[in-house]
Order: sequence, then C-alpha cells, then structure tokens
Amino acid sequence: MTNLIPKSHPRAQSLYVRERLVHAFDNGLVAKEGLMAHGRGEAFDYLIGEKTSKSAKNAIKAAAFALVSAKYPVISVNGNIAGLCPKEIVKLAKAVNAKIEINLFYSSNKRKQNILRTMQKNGAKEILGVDKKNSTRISGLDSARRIIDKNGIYVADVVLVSLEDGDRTIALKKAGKKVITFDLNPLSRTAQTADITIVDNVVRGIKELIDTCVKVQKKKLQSMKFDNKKNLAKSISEIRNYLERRAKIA
Ligand code: PTJ
Repeated sequence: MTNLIPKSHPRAQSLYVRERLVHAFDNGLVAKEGLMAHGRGEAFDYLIGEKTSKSAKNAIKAAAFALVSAKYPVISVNGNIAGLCPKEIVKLAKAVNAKIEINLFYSSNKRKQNILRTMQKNGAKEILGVDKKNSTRISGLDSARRIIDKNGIYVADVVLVSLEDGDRTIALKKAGKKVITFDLNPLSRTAQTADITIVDNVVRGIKELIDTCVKVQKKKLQSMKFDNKKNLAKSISEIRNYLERRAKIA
C-alpha cells in the first residue's frame, strides 16, 4: 500500500478502500473490469454520503434474519469481494454457518486459485466452486456464473451475492433461492430484482451485518416484515435529501 494518502484527508477511508482493491488487482484477485465496477460503486457511495443509511440498516436487519433462519445459506465470492473483505466473509460464514463459494463472471482458473488462497489465508476451511467434479449449471444464464457447485449454490435456500450482474439474480430467483445483495446502485438490475438489497458499501455494511446476525441469534429475535421495493424507494429518497442538503451548503 502507498502512504500517499494523509490520514486527515476528508475521504481517506474511501481512498484506502480503493488502494486495497488496486493491491488485490496487482495480486491477481480482481478482474480489470472489477476496477471499473469499483469506480461506479465509489460514485454511488459519494451520493449516499459514504455512510450506512437508515434504509441500508433496515435491509441489513432483514438480511440477518434471512441468513440466521436459512437452512442452507451460501455466500458467493467474486474477485472484488475477495479483494475487499475476505476476513469479514469468513467471519460472516462462521456466524451463520454458511458455505462460501467462488463464482466469477470473468472466470479464469488462475484467478480462482488466487482467490482460494486468499480466502484460506483469512481462515476459510472449506471453499466451494473450485472442484470441477462438483460443478453443475444453473439454467437461464449464459455467462460463466452459470457454473455452480452441487454442494453450494445448487442446494442453497438463501444466497448472498454482491457486486453482481442482474442476470444471475434473476436466474437464482427462478431456481427458488432467496437472494440478498450488497449493491451501492439502488437502480441496478441486481438491486431491483433481489429479495433484500443492501444499498451500502460492502466494506462498511458487512461489519454491521455480522454484528446484526450475532444479535439476532443471541436475542432470538422474531423475524420482521420487509418490502424491498419500498426500502429501495426510501434509499433513493435518502440520496435526494442528501444531495439537496449538499447543494444548500455549496
Ligand atoms: O470477479 P468477477 O469476474 O466475478 O467480476 C466481478 C465484477 C464486479 C467485475 C462483475 O460482477 C461486474 O461487472 O459487476 P457490475 O455489473 O459492474 O456490477 C457491480 C455493481 O456493484 C455496481 O452496481 C456497483 O455500483 C456496485 N459496487 C461497486 N463497488 C461496490 C458496489 N456495491 C457495494 N460495495 C462496493 N464496494
């Protein structure tokens, strides 16, 4: 990592995250296209004020209930997720007893192996999606994401997918899975078609999701009503309000 970013920089946190992703790209975890996806995410993060909004907290609560009560939850990991928050993915999987499966859009064996090693270095014991013997396909998808693990996403009831393309969310839903996603763009097809969309930077939101899962388990909290469309509308109006406030200051 460079030490070019002064701690006092108003956007230091966001710039550190950018550095982390570039570092992961240099280490062969992230696709070139993943850098662009991150840039898009940064723009949306700016529009939500680079903090976890009320609507995101609401979605995190709903996601925690879904993960804790799932029979067979699976966390899908791509290059960006492995580069940004591998430790937290392992922690979340342990907290809710979920499987971790590598699933790439721009698939390559080399990148899969790099991601596998990174996840193992961060404490993962079992990683699915790497053994060709166990692979099968999900219907309705043409991209490499159609290849899934027989012991993972194929049999999952709840799947956490993040920074994704909309096609897979639709295919997973058609296969009867409940889909949770982190996506900073509330208007993306993934955001619009998932069952629970957390409009937050995965780097921030995943910590809150782990804490909420632990709380839900400890306190044996009852499930809550959640309407994704209404919550997305709330998140869009939060962006509008934030921009209006900023425009008044400027
Ligand atoms: O590693 P691979 O091959 O599986 O490829 C992964 C990428 C990310 C390249 C691939 O899934 C892709 O192209 O994704 P998209 O279609 O660009 O969608 C990424 C979405 O994630 C966009 O809506 C971004 O705004 C959003 N996003 C980017 N960074 C973050 C984010 N959402 C939450 N947290 C972020 N840090």
